[in-house]
Amino acid sequence: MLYWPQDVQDVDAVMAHHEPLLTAEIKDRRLEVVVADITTLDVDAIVNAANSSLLGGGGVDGAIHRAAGPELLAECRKLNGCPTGEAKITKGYRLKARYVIHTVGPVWSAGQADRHQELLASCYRNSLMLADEHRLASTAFPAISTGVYRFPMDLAARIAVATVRSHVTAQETGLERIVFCCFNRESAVHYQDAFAELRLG
Ligand code: AR6
Repeated sequence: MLYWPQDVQDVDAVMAHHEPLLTAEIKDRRLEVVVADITTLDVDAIVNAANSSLLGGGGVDGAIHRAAGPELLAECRKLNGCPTGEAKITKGYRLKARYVIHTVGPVWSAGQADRHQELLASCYRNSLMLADEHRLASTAFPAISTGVYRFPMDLAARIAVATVRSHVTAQETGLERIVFCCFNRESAVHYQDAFAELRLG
């Protein structure tokens, strides 16, 4: 199902209510594209686009730490960081989400495109595996690496959607709802293209 707002007022309404712009079903699992601030989403876990220190930063990482409160940083300090492509889980503290899954995307460089695409896919795979290990039913991903880490948004959206689709198709996942959370409508267009290319929706 595709619902595409026609004017700015509609976009505001969609953001306020977190109505998905786009949904697809695979094996009774629901994939959604939402335009929202990820810290406001009511899901079991939100994924954080962190850096390898796991000690906070700007962008979505900063927003998650601000919304979760200082207890999140205190728990992150005990994790001894996280290598690129891997993921670690903490509680969500003051967030609606019960958990935060922290993953570290690659810093894009065109000279290492293949390696960086594989590392970005690993972020999604490892985050989904952690969600399953904790028997979570819903999770939301930001567009990992597409901010200060400069990963091209079109490519990142395709990797995100293809990796989630593979997980849902190949694994006995307990996840019933997986949200691709975009910060603006421009990035949502790339998820729309990725859904269309993979014949989802
Ligand atoms: N909700 C949803 N998406 C968001 C939000 C939000 N509140 N804020 C930003 N985005 P970035 P990266 C989108 O830079 O590229 C941090 O300093 C944003 O529009 O947050 O993986 C970390 O500590 C973009 O599409 O993460 C690392 O050092 C996407 O989230 C570094 O940045 C990712 O942008 C990680 O860089």
